[in-house]
Amino acid sequence: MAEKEESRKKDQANAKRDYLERHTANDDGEMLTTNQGVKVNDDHNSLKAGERGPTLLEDFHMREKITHFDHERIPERIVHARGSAAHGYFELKESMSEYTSAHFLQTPGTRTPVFVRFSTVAGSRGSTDLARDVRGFATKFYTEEGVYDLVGNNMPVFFIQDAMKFPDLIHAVKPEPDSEMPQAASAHDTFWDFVSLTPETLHNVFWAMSDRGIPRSYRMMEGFGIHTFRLVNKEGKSVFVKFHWKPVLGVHSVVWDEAQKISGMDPDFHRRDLWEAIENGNYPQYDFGVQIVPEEDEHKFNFDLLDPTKLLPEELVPVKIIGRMTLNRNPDNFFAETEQVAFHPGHVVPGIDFTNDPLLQGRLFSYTDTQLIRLGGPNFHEIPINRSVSPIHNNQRDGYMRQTINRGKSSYNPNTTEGGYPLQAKASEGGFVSHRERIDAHKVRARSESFIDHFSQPAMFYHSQSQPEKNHIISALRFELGMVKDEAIRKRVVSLLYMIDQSLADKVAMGLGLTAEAPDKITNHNVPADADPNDYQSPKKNPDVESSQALSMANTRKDTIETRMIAVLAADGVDDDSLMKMKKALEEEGAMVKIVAPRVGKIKTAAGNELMADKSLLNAASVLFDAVYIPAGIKSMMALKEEHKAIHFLDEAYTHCKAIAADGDGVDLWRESAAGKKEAMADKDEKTAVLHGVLLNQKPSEFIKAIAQHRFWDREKVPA
Ligand code: HDE
Repeated sequence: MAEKEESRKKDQANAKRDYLERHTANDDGEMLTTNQGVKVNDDHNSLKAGERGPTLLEDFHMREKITHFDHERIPERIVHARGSAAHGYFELKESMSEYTSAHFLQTPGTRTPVFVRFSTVAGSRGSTDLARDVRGFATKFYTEEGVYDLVGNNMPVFFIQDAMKFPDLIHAVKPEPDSEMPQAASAHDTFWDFVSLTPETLHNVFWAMSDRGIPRSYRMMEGFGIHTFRLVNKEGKSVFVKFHWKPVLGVHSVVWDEAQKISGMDPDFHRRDLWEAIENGNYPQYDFGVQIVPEEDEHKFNFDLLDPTKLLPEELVPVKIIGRMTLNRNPDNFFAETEQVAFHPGHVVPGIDFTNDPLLQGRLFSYTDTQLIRLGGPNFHEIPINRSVSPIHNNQRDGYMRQTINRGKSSYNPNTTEGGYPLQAKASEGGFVSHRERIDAHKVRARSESFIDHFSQPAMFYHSQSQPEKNHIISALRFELGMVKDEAIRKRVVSLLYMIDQSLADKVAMGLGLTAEAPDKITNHNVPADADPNDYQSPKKNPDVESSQALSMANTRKDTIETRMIAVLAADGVDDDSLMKMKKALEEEGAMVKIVAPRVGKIKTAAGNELMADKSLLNAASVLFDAVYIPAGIKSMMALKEEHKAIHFLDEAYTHCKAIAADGDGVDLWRESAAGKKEAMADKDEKTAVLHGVLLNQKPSEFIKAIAQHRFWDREKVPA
């Protein structure tokens, strides 16, 4: 632990130094000053004509202070407004020189500073972290050749195929325009209306309705670049590439009932989790992977590599891990860094290039445009968090909030006044040269025929899920469509589900009091006015693979409890040995143990020792923890028995399928809960309880194994 603490401190010190080198440090003087540097004598009282008189307009300090305050807010992001971020570094493990000339991907061991922002999509800046939604996963690499942004999501596909549809999609999912409801939720008419008329959304809809839409932590979710990009090597040879982030702790989620309750107990759940993990030295880590497709294989698959609603199954092209990212420092200031960071898929460095994915092409326009309104002008690249570590020399000048003081006469090219400087760079000198892709085509507004199969990949995704995951998708669809008021919309969605999987459609329909039927025809509305929609029916092709292991979270890592939050229910009289032995064992495995007692402050153990309770039953709930332990101690158990919230804690942990352990008298408290009684009636003896994730009088090692399983789905009520 001491070593870990030491290395954490060192990492943080290094990170801070790097940061200060990269950014202009604030000169922290001791005295309060105005923005003009005048020392302030009184920051509490405005200047008045007499103690009880009117305030004077002359009070420059008050006017400056209030004016600045009045202008503190900037427009929030139109999408991904709610987010949290961290600094860190990316370390290359395997050289990619065969495929790309990008400097930061050449030499194993190269460390590149990064800033990563995670987000939800639909909600406002102050909305809950636990909304059912896609999560943004945007990484800014400060490379020596300039800034490279990988602006991805936690799902490998997107809702639409063409940028032209993005405003429609976002208008549909945002709160409805008349009532501004609901906040941060897709469960309403306009979203599902759009889905029902836009079958290309279905694949991403399935991901969002799966447990991926409610991650346990930003530290436990994958990231995907989604689009196919290009890597280009020194010889100018290009390959296609898909980018992946794989969390070292595995991919885990919460359950929907839990998500809704967390939103009440702690709307900052993911933000807090990320912040605290980094403060505690538990640095989030993600492996960086690539799927590489040679140019000659472009048309080898049953889907189009340029279609962002399709994923490339790992069975066809494995993900090659080439490096690891570590997030080791929290921002110093949320606004200056997390809010003002400006990502852009068009920020690429030599060796990384675009494809003609029509969604990506549209994004290349949108991100600069949005920063102009959000950050107020064209100089947002000068905000410290956005600055490149490589120097910037060009003839751009002026504009709102210009920081750079350019010297000399020349602001044009070619020039002689500055000897022709700054010069263009040859490719061999690191100049960016776009890949020489040959294009010979008609100028048209159209969708490629190769994009028009909207069913086989959602089917592949669904069929790849474990039974509990399938059940969760059915319940999520029932929940969401149950919030839709217009029955015609519900029916249209169910008929689309029918095209993906009939038994799924039947189950969803049953929950909505409908009967699932195949649609008369799948009319694609995204066609030009002059086209015949019948020409655009969505055929269901054969998927390249029926099911893919990597798509199910059941196959993720389940051998660690590192950073998991474990609640210990205790009160005065708790047995010292029973508590401390378990606490020590859990902490040795890297878990975080919190004592939850009837009140905060000290509790007295059976042996007369004093312990600090971390939380009271009033400000903690089982939804904020991964598992719960009840130590022995008759007095503690008797006191907790009187607490309705302690009993509820256990019942809820059970409903959410979490590992529960009890020792000695603690077992009696467990038996007080409805779940404990049910288990006793079902005659679950202490051995079978282990399989069930309820560990009564078992060794700490058994509890540790159980927590690592994440959840015990066999306890869950299956949708009829
Ligand atoms: Fe974005 N997206 N997006 N997006 N996006 C923005 O840019 C946009 C898309 C993604 O933490 C905005 O700076 C269009 C796909 C993330 O700051 C905006 C289209 C993917 C973030 C924008 C897409 C993303 C954004 C809003 C369709 C995954 C948050 C604020 C053509 C690969 C970045 C901003 C952060 C943010 C436009 C589609 C990911 C308006 C037009 C696909 C992670 O420019």
